[in-house]
Amino acid sequence: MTYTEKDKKFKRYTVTSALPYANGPVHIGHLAGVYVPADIYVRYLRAQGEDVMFIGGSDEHGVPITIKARKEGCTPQDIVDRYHKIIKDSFAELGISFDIYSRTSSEEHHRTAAEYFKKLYNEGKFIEKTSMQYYDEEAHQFLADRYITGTCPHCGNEHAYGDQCEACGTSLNATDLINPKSALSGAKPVLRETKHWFLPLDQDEPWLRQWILEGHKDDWKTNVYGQCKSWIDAGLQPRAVTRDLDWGVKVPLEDAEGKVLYVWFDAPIGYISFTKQLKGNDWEKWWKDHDTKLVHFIGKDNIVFHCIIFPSMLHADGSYILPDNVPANEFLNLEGDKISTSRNWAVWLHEYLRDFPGKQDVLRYTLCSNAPETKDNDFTWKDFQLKNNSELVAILGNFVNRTVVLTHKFFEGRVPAQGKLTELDNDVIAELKTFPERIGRSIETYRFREALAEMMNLARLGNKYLTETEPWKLFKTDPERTATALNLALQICANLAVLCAPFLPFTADKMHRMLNLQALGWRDAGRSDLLTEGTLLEQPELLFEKIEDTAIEAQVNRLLETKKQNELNAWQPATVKEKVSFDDFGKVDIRVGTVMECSKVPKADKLLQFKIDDGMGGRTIVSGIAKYYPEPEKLVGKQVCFIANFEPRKLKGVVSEGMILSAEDKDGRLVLITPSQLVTSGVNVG
Ligand code: B3M
Ligand code: ZN
Repeated sequence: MTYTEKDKKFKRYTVTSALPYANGPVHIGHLAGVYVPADIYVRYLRAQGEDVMFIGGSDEHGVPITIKARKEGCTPQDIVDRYHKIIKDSFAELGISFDIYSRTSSEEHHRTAAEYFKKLYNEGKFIEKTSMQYYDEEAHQFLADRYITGTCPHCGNEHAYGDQCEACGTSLNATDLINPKSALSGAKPVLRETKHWFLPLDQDEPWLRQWILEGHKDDWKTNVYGQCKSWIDAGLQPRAVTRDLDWGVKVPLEDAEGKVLYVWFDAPIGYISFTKQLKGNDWEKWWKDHDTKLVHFIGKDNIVFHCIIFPSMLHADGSYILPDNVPANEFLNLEGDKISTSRNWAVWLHEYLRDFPGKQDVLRYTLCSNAPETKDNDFTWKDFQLKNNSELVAILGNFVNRTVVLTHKFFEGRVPAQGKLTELDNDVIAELKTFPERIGRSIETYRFREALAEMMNLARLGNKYLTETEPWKLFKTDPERTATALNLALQICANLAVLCAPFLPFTADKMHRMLNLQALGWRDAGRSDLLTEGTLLEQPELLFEKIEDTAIEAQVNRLLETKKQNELNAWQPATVKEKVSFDDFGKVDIRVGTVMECSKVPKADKLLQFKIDDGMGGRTIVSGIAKYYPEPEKLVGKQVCFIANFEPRKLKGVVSEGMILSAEDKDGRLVLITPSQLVTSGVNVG
C-alpha cells in the first residue's frame, strides 16, 4: 500500500525505461534521466511489497545503427551485439534491477511486433498512402530518417536530420529540409514514389485531448504535459509506421518487399515482447488488466513517442491499458556542454565502473541528487567529488561508522539496551517515524531529488543526536544513558539501511550485513526497535571513502583532451577572402631569401630574429615563430619566402624589415614556407 493513491489502488506495476539504441555505450545523461530514477522507483515499490515488472532492453533497429555499421565496415548485427553486451553488463554492475533486459533483434520481438502490425492492418487501422520520398540514385536506396540531412526550416541548423533537428528539437519530415543531401553519397536526392502505411493520428485527437489534457493536467509533470499540449494544439498528422530499409522488423505483408517497420513503431512494442519473454509469466496481466499501473521512464526527447504515438498504437489495438504516468526528465550536461556521443563528450558508464570500482552508489547518489527533473542540469567532476566527500563520507558514512565503532568499543559489538527515554529521545523517535512516509510520497510523485535529500536528513538527524548525547563522554559516568543513546543511534542506522536502499542499494547491503539486520520492508521503517537488544554487530566497515584530487584531475584531463581533439576534428579551411586584381596582387613584393643567422630575441619568448641574405646586402626580419623552432641555429642555410616591401616595424626593440611567410596548421602550429629547390637569394615569388 503506497501513500499517494487517491481513488485507485493498483494491483501491480509495469515500469518501463527507454530502450537505449545499441549504437554506443550508456552515459551519465541516460542514467540521470531514465535508469537511476526508474530503478529507485521500482526498488521502492518492491520494498513496499508491490508486485512490479521492470522492463528494459536494447533498441537495435533504426538508421543510426546501419550508418555506424557502414562507417565501420561491419554488419548492423555486429554493432548491436557489441553494444548490447556493454550496455547490459554495465547496467547490471550499477545495480539497475531489471526483471528482464532483452533486445529488439530477438525472435520473440520480431514476431510480436509483426503480429501487432498485422492485427492493426487487418482491422483497417492504417491508411495506405503512396507518396514521394527522397531516393539516392547513386546508392540505389530510399533515404529514410537519418540517411538524409539538410537545413532545418525552423532554426536554420545546417545539420538537421530527415526525422529531427537536434538543434531546436523539432521533429521533421525529410521533405521539410532545405537543401537535402544524402548521408550515404552526399548526392542531392531525387523524389520517388513509394507506398507506406500511416497511423491516422489526426483521428486520435479527441480522445488524446481528453485523456491527457483533461485527465492528466494535475499528475503529469509540467514539461511533459506542456509538450503534449503543444503537439495536440498544433494538430496531429498521420504518421508513417513503415520505412524503405532492410534493417528492422520486416513488414508482414506480401506487397512490402524491402520495407520494415519504423523503429519508433517496433521499439515500444519491445516493452511488451520482453514481458512475454519472461518464462512462466502471464504477460497479459501486465499490459491488459486495468488494475495494472503502467509507468514509462524516458528522456524529454522521447515524450511525443510515449505520450502520443505509442498510446495511439495501444488504443488502436484496443485491448491494452495506457500509461498512468510518463515522468520524463530534462537533459544532463557535462562540464557546461551538451553530452554528445559523436563528440565523445560524455562520462561512459562502463568506463566509470572501470575507473571507480566499487563506487556504484557514489554515481547513483550524484546523478540522483543532481537529476534534471525540472530543468537541464550540469554534471561536473568537482561536484561529484564534493558530493562524495562532504555528503556521503561526512554525513551518512560518518554517522553509521561512529555508531558502530562506539558500540564495539563500549558494548563488545552488541546492541545495548534501550533504557529510560529522555525528552530528546522521544523527539528523535517521533521525528524518525515521519521519514518513511515523507520519502515514499516524494518517490511516488517522481520527486527523486527531494526523496534523496530527505533520506540524507535522517542521517543528519542521527549525527545531531550523537553530538547532543555525546555517548563517547558518558560511558564512565553513566553507562545506562550511553546504552540508550547508542541503541537509538543504531535504530536510526537500521532505518537508514531500509530507507537508503532504493537509492544506494550496495550501501544498504553493506549496512544490513554490518548491523546483522534481517530483510525488512518499507513499512517496518519508522520504528525504533528494528534492532533487538543483544544482537551482535559485525566489525565496522567504511561505507564510503574520500575521493582524492588526483582521481578527479585524471577525469578532467581526459575531457580536456577530448575537447582539443574535437576542435581539431571540427577544423575547416577559412573562407576565401574578397577577390583581388592582378595589379593589386602585384603590389606585394614577395622574395626568396637565405637565412644567414637566426637567434631568439632576448626577453621575447615568441620571437626569432633572422639575418636574411636578400641579394641586396642583407636585412633583419623578426618573426613570431620561436615556439615552433626551438633550435633557431638549425635554420641557418635554409631558404624562406618574405615580403620585401613590408613597412618596417619595431618589435621588442629590433627593427624588422619585412615579413617571413609561414603556414598555420589546424592546431595553430606555424610552419615556414620554403622553395622546393635552392634558388638565388633575392629572386621574386609570383
Ligand atoms: N531508442 C531513443 C533514444 O534512445 C530510443 C528509445 C526507444 S524507447 C521505446 O533516445
Ligand atoms: Zn531546427
